[in-house]
Amino acid sequence: ILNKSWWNNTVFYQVYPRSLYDTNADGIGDLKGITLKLPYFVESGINAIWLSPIYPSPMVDFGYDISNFTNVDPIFGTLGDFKILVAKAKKLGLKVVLDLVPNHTSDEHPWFQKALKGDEKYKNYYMWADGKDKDDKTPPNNWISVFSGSAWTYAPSQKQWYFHQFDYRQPDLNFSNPDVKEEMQNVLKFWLDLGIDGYRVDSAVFIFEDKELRDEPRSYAAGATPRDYTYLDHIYTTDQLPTYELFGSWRKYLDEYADEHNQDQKMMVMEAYTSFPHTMQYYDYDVTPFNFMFIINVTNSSSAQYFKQEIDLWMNSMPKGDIANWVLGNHDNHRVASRYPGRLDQMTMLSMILPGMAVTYNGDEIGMVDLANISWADTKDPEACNAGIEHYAAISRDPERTPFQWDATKNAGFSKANSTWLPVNANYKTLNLLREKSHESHYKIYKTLAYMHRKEPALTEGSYRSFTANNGTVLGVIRNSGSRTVLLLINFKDDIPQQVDLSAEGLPPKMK
Ligand code: ISL
Ligand code: CA
Repeated sequence: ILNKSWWNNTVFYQVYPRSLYDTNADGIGDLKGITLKLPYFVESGINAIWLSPIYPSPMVDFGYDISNFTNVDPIFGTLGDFKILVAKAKKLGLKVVLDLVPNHTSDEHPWFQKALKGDEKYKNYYMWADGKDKDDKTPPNNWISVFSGSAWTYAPSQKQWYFHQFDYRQPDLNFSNPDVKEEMQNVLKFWLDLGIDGYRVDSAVFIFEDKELRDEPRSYAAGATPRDYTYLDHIYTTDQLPTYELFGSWRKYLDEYADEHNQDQKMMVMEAYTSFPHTMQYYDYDVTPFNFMFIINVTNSSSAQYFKQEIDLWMNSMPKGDIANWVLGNHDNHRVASRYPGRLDQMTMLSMILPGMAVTYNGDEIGMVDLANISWADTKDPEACNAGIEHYAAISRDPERTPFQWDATKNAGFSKANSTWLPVNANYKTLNLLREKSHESHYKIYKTLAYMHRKEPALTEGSYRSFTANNGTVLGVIRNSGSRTVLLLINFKDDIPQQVDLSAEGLPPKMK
């Protein structure tokens, strides 16, 4: 392996392909659009990008329902377009990471189509069970789908039920079947052979389930109805031991691949929303979990003390010498500028000044906000659609998926189409990249910090320490390497200016 763990000090940027840039005026972003914008990423200080799924898909879950793991959906372009993207990215020194969605396929995948016809080989690629009362009314057990309602759907052709952690059009693969493991390893290899630098692994906690199909216990979630995912504790459908072992084997496979081909190490980062101990368990298998603390644990109303406690917990719990990462947003959660109103720059600074890898969701660097009032008729997210007209607004992930706001022209410069797949946020006339390049802006702060994150020795190799000051009003982070020190002070009462005495932190009274 040439460069082990290149993702240390990296600015890792998630591209949601549908919403970045549309080159063929169909209202949906595409690969050519991403390729055109590669120089923008580089000039912003980004050095690695991750693309949400680009594979053939009926787009029920916008690409997270895959009907062919080894091709590109025509909406996004062709394999040829992808090869060009990778080649251009390489020239610019940008790493390219793809989304791997191993847990499930689309119901339109040929494997599932064959399964539905009773082909035994392919039926065993998925998870089937008899109903409790051997009828078509009572599912095998009480398991609930993340997108609400039973996680089992009856297939009349088989007189059996199949399991799906998500939508019924996303049947779960059966990883107890060695053929499925082999298929997925071939998928890993396919894209590595095209020169990619690693994977973000989707839905990591959901791969294996309890073999005995035991009923989940009732949770203590207040106000949950029996259809809600939060109605149950998911001890039998998440975080199973074989899941960790499988990922450990993929980590080894990626390392061997890099070794054999004399390439930089391949990234593998897991999307795992789970308890802290289960999150840390990935490290036991040499696997990196995303750190979602600024999305899940810590919120806009958290105290400086709580920020410090959570940050220190992560730093002290992960294996010594390993690489931390700090995720501010993604396509499943409300935008960081909306979750931390008025505090986006503080959060940007925090993610860039803490050690490790900073993770940005496209658009957050210019401070895009949620498009709050998308109508029921315009709603696309299947999770929101399943929730129904009464509840969709509270659940929908569409608000954070709207088109990138490049400039003040039609559709924010995203597309020449008459309508775009999701509406463009009307604030684009004033909130757009072009304008932010010529004003004091979130983008300028982001760009400055991104460069520091990668080049400033105090940040790339410095020690780390956190503290609170002024009775818990201020959060401080100190990074130091030799004669260089970076100090971050965040005022949690930003309406009242604070003066901080730093002598207790061993810092000189006057710092440059
Ligand atoms: O979003 C979540 C918590 O904020 C999770 O419940 C999330 O739905 C889950 O971790 C899986 O997410 C991934 O797989 C889904 C897809 O809809 C999401 O967009 C993707 O990120 C199903 O493939
Ligand atoms: Ca599964």
